[in-house]
This record gives sequence, C-alpha cells and structure tokens, in this order.
Amino acid sequence: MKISNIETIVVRVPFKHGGPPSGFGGTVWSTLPYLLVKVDTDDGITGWGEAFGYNCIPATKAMIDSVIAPLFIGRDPTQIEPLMAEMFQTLHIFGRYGVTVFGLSGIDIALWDIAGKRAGMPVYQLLGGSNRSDIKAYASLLKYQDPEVTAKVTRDALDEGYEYIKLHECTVAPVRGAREEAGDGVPIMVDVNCLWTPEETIAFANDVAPYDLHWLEEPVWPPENFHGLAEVRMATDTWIAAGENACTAWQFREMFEAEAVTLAQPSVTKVGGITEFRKVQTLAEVYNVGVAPHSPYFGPGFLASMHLIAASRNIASVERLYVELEASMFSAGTDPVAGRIPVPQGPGLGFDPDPDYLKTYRET
Ligand code: SMN
Ligand code: MG
Repeated sequence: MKISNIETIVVRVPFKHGGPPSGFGGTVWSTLPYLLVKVDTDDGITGWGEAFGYNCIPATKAMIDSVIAPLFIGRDPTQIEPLMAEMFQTLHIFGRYGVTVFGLSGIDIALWDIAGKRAGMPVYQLLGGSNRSDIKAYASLLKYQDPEVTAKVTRDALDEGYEYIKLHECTVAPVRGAREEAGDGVPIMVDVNCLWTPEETIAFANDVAPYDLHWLEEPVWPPENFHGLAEVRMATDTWIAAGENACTAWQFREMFEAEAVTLAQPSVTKVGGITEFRKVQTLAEVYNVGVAPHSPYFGPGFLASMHLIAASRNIASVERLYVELEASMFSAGTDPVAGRIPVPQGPGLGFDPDPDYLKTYRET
C-alpha cells in the first residue's frame, strides 16, 4: 500500500459563546478555523488527521503542502512508527516545535485512522483496548475577564451536565465568581497561558487558595521554564499542569526530570500525533506524572484524543472547548451528553468529516 495523495482542507465555522468577543494568540475569534489533513492510499482507504491550528493555520498548511506532504507521497502508510521517526529526523532542521511538528501531527493522526480502517477496528483497540464506553468531558471556557460573565457561563456549563470547569482567567475576581456560582465540590481549573514569574505565580496561588483550584495551568513564563514551575510546586499545594506547548517526548523528559508538573498536557495535534503522544504517556507513567490532554479542537484531533484517553489506564477526562458551534463536523455521536462523550466505535477514528459540513464550511 502506498500514500497516493495528501490534501489540506481549512474549515471555518461560526460559533457562539456566552460572553463578549474572546480568543487566544493575540486575536479575537469571530469564527473557529480547523486544519484537516486528508491522506489517500492507492488501495482506496482515506484517513483524516488534524494539525494545529487557529491563528497559525496558514503557516501549518503551507508547511504541509509544500514541505511535508511531498515526502510522504509514495510511502507505505502501514509503517507508522519507522516512517514518522524518519520524517522527524529529516525535517528537524525546520524546527522541533511549531508548524513542522504540528503538520507531522496531522499526518500521523491520519495514518492511525488508515490503520484502524484497514484493520476494521477503532484506533483505541489498536492502542491496546479500553474498558470505557464514554469519557467525562471538562468544559474549557473562553477568557471573559469579568466575574459576572464567568459565573454565568460556569452556570450554563454546569446546567448542561459538565462536572469540571476550566477557566482561562488571570485575576482573582472571575475565579471567585465561578467558585461562588459552582459551590463547593465542583472541580475548577484555571489556565493562565504562561504569564508570570514563579514569585508572581506563588502570590496568585495564595490569593486563589480559598477557591480550591483543581489545577493551575501554565502559570509561568516562558513555558519551558521547568525549574520555575517546580519552584511553584514546592511552594504551594496546588496541582500544576502544563505541556500543551511542549513538543516531543524529549521535552517532556526535561519537564519530568525537573519535577515541574503534577499533570502533563500533551496535545495530539501539536506534540507529534498519536505516535508521539503515546511516548509521552509512557514517560509520564514512568515518572509517576498524571496526564490531562490538551484538546481545544473539534476535528480528527479531538477524536484521536478520545481514543488515546479511552485506551489509557488513568486519564480522567477530555478537554472540550465550551463554545456552541453552528454545526458539528461529524454526523453524530461526538457531542457531549450530560458532560460525557461516547468513545467512537467505528473503524479508525470512528467518524469522517461529514461531506455536507465540508461543502458548507470549507474555506475556498
Ligand atoms: C487553549 C490553547 C489554544 C487554543 C485554545 C485554548 C488553552 C487550553 O490553553 O488549554 O485550552
Ligand atoms: Mg491551556
């Protein structure tokens, strides 16, 4: 079997959420874009992957189209581990993080989809099987910077059945707002997206101590300041989570060696795909670190996260960005019901993007 064609497709879907305009990475989002990677084989199987994402999609797409895809054409898609290892090595001069590895992640996810379709099995089965038929989702809220709006959106998510809430806030007031609305006992996480020195982080952790955080995510700038994160861990009781900006298992090893985190957060569309994610998982197990995947996206990358979690022994929940999309990319079965998402059961990732959805939302 050979890879015969690789196509990148950008979809852009309108969405609603409960507050004023918000976004990450320096812009406000009016629509949500996703980058799909379609890999065809000469025996008629098509696999779908997803590469990160959002504001850098034009760059990731160009990297795949002009540099990565030509190297994969004609290669055997069943040899995932050796093929990915070779491509990581071939492309390392263009960066071990960023659009090169995001693009490789998208291809790797598509190769696993092909492997599952060829075997007639869901990817989680190829990864060793699962004892779960659904996964608890946590609602990952956008950034509101307003205690009343944060409280209201927290209430909406709880009313929909979510049992865990993640805030993207960096001041005390919205955290207090969410806690007062949720009451005691609802796990609330706070994601700061890399803002502070260790000293500033410790001060914040003390200020929000009364609101009992489940974890504090990426508080320290820069994300690779693993010793800074370790300082925070030593000085507070708060669980520290990080890793969406760490690339490849090698960087996770540095993170674990520094004892930087309680929970590691590999992102399957950024870290190198399912193949590399599995390496991070094994490493985390060896270092006795928990895993809480990063997955604020809705395409094949989200499905891949579901399969990885289903096949894990100890990953508790999946991240679900708390927005209301105008349409779902998949025909059915991937939206949360009462805060839980069914593990896809079809061959491969379990779902292909719906052709009507692609017709409507594909960027031309
Ligand atoms: C995040 C990162 C990128 C896009 C959306 C959200 C955030 C998260 O850091 O953890 O969800
Ligand atoms: Mg985050």
